[in-house]
Amino acid sequence: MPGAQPVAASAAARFAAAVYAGLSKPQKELPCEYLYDELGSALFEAITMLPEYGLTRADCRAVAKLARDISPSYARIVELGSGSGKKTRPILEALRPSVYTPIDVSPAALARCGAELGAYAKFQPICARYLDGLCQAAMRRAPGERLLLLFLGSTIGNFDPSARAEFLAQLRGLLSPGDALVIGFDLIKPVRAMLAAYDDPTGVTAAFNLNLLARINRELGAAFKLRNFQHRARYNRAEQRIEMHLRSRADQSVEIPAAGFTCFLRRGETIWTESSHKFHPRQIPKMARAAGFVHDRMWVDDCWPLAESLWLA
Ligand code: AVI
Repeated sequence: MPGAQPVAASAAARFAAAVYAGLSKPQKELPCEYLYDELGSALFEAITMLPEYGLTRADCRAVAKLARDISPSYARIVELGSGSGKKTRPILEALRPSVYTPIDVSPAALARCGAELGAYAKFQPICARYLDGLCQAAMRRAPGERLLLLFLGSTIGNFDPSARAEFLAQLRGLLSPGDALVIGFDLIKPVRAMLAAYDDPTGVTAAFNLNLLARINRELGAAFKLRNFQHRARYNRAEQRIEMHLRSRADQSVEIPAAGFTCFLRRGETIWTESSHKFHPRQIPKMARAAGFVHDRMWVDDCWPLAESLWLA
């Protein structure tokens, strides 16, 4: 297939560059988007079933509620990060759009989503990063056709505050008056519950986190010994976020051939792999305004504090 190799090669080069940049910082870090290779995505699916991780179940309940309330005037529904597509079904059933466009970098996720949702509307998936995909989806619409953009499940919480503000303003820039965004925010809850959600006793979240090092071994030829690392989740109250880290159990050095780099870690030193920000409900309308949206309303789950909110462009 012409072009396939350069794309694969450049993805590997981008991954190697990100690993080199992140592990060269004083506080070592790795971008959380790399948690989601095939195994990582399967482990994330397993996380969503954990009794301690109420976020996805709360999201499904909030989405079912909002599906009953939103006006069915959007001909085109576009979703950022489709995942398996399961929680989107009530929205498609209620709003009956003509076109549904999930955007995801994973062809496998888009295929799963097609199997789940392909029957509810014309299925037009886009395999791309969020903003590129939204730009393509917005260009495909007919004049006057209103677009409803979905960004469910508090994935926005995985952005740091400045990237979040910039991203939300960019979304607004790609939408037109009459369009709307449904966006999910996991809310602040007792610290014990938040920590349990990211450090479950079954060890599924630990496996999800450690798989990032395993992925570097597989794809970049590195020799991380996974047993030399420990999964850590901590709540940073000032920044309102759960941080996931991988803590080195020993002084060690690890060669990463494809990044042309050897990583030195001291015992107790950590690699920061993900932030998951939590929000106060009062922060949500402020974020909407700052990004150029009008906050319309929100649906909060009764059991697990999480809000899905509707922002008008
Ligand atoms: C995808 N995202 C909203 C999840 C979260 O809760 O931040 C990712 C996750 N990381 C560990 N558990 C779940």
